[in-house]
Amino acid sequence: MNSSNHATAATGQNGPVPESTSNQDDLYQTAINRLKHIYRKKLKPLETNYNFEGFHSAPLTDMDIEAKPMVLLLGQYSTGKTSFVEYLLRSPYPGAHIGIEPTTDRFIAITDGPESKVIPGHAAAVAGGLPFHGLQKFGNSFLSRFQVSQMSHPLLRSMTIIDSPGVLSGEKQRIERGYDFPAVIEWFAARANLILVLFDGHKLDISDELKAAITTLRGQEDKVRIVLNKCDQVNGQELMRVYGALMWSLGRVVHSPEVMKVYLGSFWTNPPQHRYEDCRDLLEKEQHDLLQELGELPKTAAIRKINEIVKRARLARVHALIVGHLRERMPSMFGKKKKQAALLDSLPTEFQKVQLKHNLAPGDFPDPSTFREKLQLYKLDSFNKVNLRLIDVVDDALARDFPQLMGLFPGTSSHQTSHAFTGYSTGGQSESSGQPGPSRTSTMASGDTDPPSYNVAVSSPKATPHSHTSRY
Ligand SMILES: Nc1nc2c(ncn2[C@@H]2O[C@H](COP(=O)(O)OP(=O)(O)O)[C@@H](O)[C@H]2O)c(=O)[nH]1
Ligand SMILES: [Mg+2]
Repeated sequence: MNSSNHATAATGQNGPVPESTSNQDDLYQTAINRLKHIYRKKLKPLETNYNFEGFHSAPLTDMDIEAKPMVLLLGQYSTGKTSFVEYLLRSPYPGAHIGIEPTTDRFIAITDGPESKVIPGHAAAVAGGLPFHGLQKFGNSFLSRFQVSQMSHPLLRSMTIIDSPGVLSGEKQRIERGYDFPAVIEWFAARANLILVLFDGHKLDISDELKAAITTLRGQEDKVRIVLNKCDQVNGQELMRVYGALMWSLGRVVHSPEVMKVYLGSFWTNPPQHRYEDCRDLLEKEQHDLLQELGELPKTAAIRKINEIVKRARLARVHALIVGHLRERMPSMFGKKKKQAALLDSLPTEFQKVQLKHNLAPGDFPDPSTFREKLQLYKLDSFNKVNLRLIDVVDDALARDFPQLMGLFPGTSSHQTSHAFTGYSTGGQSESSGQPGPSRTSTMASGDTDPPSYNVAVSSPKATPHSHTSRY
């Protein structure tokens, strides 16, 4: 044992997170600004014209698109969550408490701001410019245990970090909390781009509440990284055993723990003199990899956002064509009620007609029964007829604007054509899994909203422009 620091990563302005972050920050801003513009000018008009909101989700605001990537920290108390944030920032955030006892008793969003200050939960949840309005539904007892800690830091310009109260064992603490802890975790997890679940390598413990919290992460495994922290406290042999025990315990909570990446490390700013050194190389490499992943977050977050909006554009286009088609099938004078009922009964057939007529990917269609339920609330003849101009604008975005936007991230390019974006079927074959978007196997039966994958295809901007114009 000696006193050298495991955490020897070179520290720049951003702290130990690689410097490339600042370039990526610019790239992220450029991509997000362009994305906002494309959405507002090209996609939103189609959504509002066909009441996309009533069937899928409300139009996105600039703030929805701008929201910075979020990193959520979870774990039992005293696993080193707050120390981890301090390590990343190279200084404590306003209102941070570190200690061996349960210290952080609240959810803290650490965000960038010109001055260091703490904004209490109630104020933070109504403040314009902060993406926390949705937290109001958890009530007063939660909001009094929520705060925003603002400080000026290069790293926070490209991400917001959420520190959480330690998960406690015992029914008593759970009742004292006074709010639905797993539901709050679920809220943050759904918005987070990366979820780090910390464990203490020296004192491995998974309480029932932590299990419940991990269970709420189901379906988001692609964002979860396990951090076995405080590895400086164990020697190589113990580390191997602890690692095995951790995987075994996780296997009892998560169905497929092998899909969760595990990082080993020791993340704190002022390590003491005594620490085990036999795994030092391994730990340094692991720490480096985790920091690298954090550094790439702006890029992966921008790609994820583009992906989501591409998926949304394809959904909105299909939605407009279905609704417009149904509207056109309605009689102008008599028998409207009867016709509406008949159309609703034969939705799968009507979907198929739209799909064939416009040469669309079956996987972009919503689930007919869910769609029918929503449609029942409207009079079909109150919808607008198909407006080819609006559809063409969205097609243009899919064929040109989004691929151009993806061109900002050269590393992600692939040989695929812009079919990946446009979603039009390729001759005779039903293209049901075009990236971006979730892969689909069933025909017109899937209305799912899986998180889109990172693996976005990029096409040359000039590829396949408006190949569909002959459709009409
Ligand atoms: N040995 C060791 N101790 C750590 C490490 N990180 C944090 N600690 C200590 O663990 C205790 C709990 O840390 P804290 O950050 O408050 O944990 P939190 O409750 O998860 O936020 C403090 O005494 C820290 O000094 C680490 O990497 N190694
Ligand atoms: Mg803490």
